[in-house]
Amino acid sequence: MVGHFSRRNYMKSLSDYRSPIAPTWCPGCNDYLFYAGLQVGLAALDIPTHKLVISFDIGCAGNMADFFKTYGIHTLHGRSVPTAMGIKMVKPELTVCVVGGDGGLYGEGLGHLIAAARANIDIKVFVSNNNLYSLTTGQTSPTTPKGSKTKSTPLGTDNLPIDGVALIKTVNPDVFAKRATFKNPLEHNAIIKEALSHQGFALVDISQICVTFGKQLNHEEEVPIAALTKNS
Ligand SMILES: Cc1ncc(C[n+]2csc(CCOP(=O)(O)OP(=O)(O)O)c2C)c(N)n1
Ligand code: SF4
Ligand SMILES: [Mg+2]
Repeated sequence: MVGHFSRRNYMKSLSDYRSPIAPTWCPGCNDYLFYAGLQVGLAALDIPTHKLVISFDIGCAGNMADFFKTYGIHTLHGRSVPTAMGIKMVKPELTVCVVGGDGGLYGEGLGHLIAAARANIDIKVFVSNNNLYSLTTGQTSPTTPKGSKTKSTPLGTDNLPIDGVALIKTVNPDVFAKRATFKNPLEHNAIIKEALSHQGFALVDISQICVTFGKQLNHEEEVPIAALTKNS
């Protein structure tokens, strides 16, 4: 696998996708791997920046808008998916991606995400899922594990987290939906590349830990809603 991604095989250089602005994420933020994984996948598939559009959501992940060199829009929180759908409709020849967080895509923008998956719109949605609203300093999000103490739930959240991959597969079993994790960088990059090369709607849920606001989350006791419904 490492040889497959080796630099000499790339027709594009990773630096082709980097703006002159250095990332401002916290030291150790998993978004650095996400940023690198996207570059590796795009370069391996030889997707040039002039045939790529990224619709960025709002948040720490969405701030990648400043660090990526391509056509793109830094949209409103939760509105990156309908923006991408519109771009794909008028320019079907382009590779159209979405980059955002669990808050924007599974919270404010969930209805749009479901609509895009149901219609199998050919966009690639990458969710930096750190289980928190991190840019705003760590409030509970739709994927925060139950019982976790956060800025907005100091006594622990009561709600069960949603499982984005299971949810999207439920609304349309034919689309691409996979989970990647920072804990396995090679697989993480391979899944991003697989999504980029998929024809049709693709979602990658990138499991992360926000090293600044999320180390106390109850990851051990996580019971996603989808896991419960499977047995009922
Ligand atoms: C409609 C709207 N609601 C709330 C906000 C404030 N806001 C900005 S970033 C953010 C949190 C983003 O969380 P997430 O989407 O998970 O991205 P992360 O920062 O965790 O990468 C919030 C609540 C906003 N900009 N717009
Ligand atoms: S607050 Fe969390 S998600 Fe945001 S840059 Fe820092 S570590 Fe990354
Ligand atoms: Mg988040």
